[in-house]
Amino acid sequence: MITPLRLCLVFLVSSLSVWADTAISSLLSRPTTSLDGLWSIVVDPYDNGFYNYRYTPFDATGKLTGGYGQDLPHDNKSGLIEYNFDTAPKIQVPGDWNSQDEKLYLYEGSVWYRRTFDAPAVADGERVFLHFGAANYRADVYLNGAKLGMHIGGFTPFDFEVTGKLQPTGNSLVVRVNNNRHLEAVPTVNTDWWNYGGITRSVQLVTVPAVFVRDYALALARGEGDVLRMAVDVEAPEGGAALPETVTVAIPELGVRENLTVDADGHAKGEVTLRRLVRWTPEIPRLYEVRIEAGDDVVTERMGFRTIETAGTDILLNGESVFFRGICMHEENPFRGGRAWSEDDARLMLGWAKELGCNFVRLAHYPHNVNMARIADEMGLMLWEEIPVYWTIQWENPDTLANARAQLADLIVRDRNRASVMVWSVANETPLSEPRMQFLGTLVKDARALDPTRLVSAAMEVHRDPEHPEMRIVNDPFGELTDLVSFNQYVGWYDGLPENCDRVKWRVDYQKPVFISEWGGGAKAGYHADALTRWSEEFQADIYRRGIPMLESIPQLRGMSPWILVDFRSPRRPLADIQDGWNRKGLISDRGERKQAFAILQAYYQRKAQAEI
Ligand code: GCB
Repeated sequence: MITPLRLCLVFLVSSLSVWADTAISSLLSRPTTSLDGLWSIVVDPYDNGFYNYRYTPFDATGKLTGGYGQDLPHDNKSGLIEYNFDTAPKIQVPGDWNSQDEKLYLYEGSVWYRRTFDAPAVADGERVFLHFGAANYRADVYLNGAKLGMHIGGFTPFDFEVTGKLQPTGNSLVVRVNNNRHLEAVPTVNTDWWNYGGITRSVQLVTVPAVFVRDYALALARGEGDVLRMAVDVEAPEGGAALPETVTVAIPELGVRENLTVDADGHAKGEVTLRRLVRWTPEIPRLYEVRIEAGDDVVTERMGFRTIETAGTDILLNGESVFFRGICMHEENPFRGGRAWSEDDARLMLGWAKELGCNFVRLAHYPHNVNMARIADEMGLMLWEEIPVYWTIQWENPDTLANARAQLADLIVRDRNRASVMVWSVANETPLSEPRMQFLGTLVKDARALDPTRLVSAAMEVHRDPEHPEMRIVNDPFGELTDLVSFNQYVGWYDGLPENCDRVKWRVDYQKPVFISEWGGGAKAGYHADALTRWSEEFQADIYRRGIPMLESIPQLRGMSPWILVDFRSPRRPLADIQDGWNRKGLISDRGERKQAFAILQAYYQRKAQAEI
């Protein structure tokens, strides 16, 4: 069933064939049966399990005619089957393959995963969904020898309904994950981060009643006292049980229990004034238990409520001017290696940001796992979330646009009930052109339509005036469309030596809040030399020492997120004995050592925080 809240999403994804359903946001707050753990794998560099010897996909006719997705049994001693999941090696899900097997460290291609499981107990009429947190980059999913569908995009969730498709015991779930890079993909072939492949986030079975809450969005209205706007979507099976007449939104601690009328499409909305609300702030990250009830279905979540908006050159959190004391991070736990996915990973990374004195984190350059925003809600950190429209995308390719729109929609639907999320970012360092304006303009419109309560931005670039070599100019026309004027700049690293910070002058052509979405430089932890020796901690510290006053000279400055909290793996960083495959711009090394620059930024953030009190 298509309801108004969902309509737009269905429209967005429908231009790509055989897509998995856009993930059901409410699944994340329900009890689940975990399919995490050890899965068998077959590494398949020639995609033997997907194509026949004429290179025609085994599923070309819609029916699976061969390949590893069938997971055939080895029950005939004369049989010829050239794969066997039962005897194959195993790796951990969630988890990328690169960090689990040395042979797969540099591997880009297909890996087939399989696990078997027994069906959860299901009452009459209940429905079951198979939910993937993410798989990078393309996942083709097969259940009991039949194809369920596929999903493109390495960082967003997806589900398949499997009601009626499960056997009581011994179900075979096979997933081909392919992480080849493609020019038309999002991201495209060229990035400064590791292309970790695999089922990188949790896999779950979720059981819901026949009629269930599919999605909801609860947010305070801007500038109208504590008015909570509520929208709930209920889904009933086609030709099956009827929709309920009302849904209930309850916030027991605030004495709220509102019945909303469900229309013929399953859509319910309303508003209520919250009395005695303690608004969410980074200092007091107050969360409330929210219950949404529809017929037999109950979803429970912890949520915070606050407003975020801009006025002139200010960012207003709950109506008060705020400075984003931020830091960028990739989704990597350097201690365990590879993609981060767990609550513990989130606590480690966000804990370091707290220690640095941050109230804000930029989750670069793609949607991080669902735990990040949940833990940030609890810990009191504001977030910037982003999709991997990075560097030079195929601006004129309609499939590329549809792909980016789907990733943005999936991210927003997943995280729009998280108080911590303040900014949706639609791109990073994209080159100026009219097709790029059209492309990004569409994404901005989508973001505002799906979530009118947050800020929209993108990490833009700085331009130079050849007549005035010391001038750095921010005049990207895309800045007309964004709430924050955000840009990356590397004066002192790519742009001259650190002392260049003392000379550079800034011209920002917008009277909007300015956010420096990246700046910084690299250092190898423990390498000490004078401040002119590149890669020394002193060189990096000098950039921070001189960079802070330079940026403070921009009158509209309302925040920053230097690049980056922790060193991270990158295939673009081969310099032996210094980089060794790591981007070294972290303030913390891959072994957890704080570099000198850490203390400089920390002291600045302490001063900023005190000035706000
Ligand atoms: C950038 C990119 C970021 C890179 C960084 C660097 O401007 O946005 O993804 O990793 O510079 O270290 O060069």
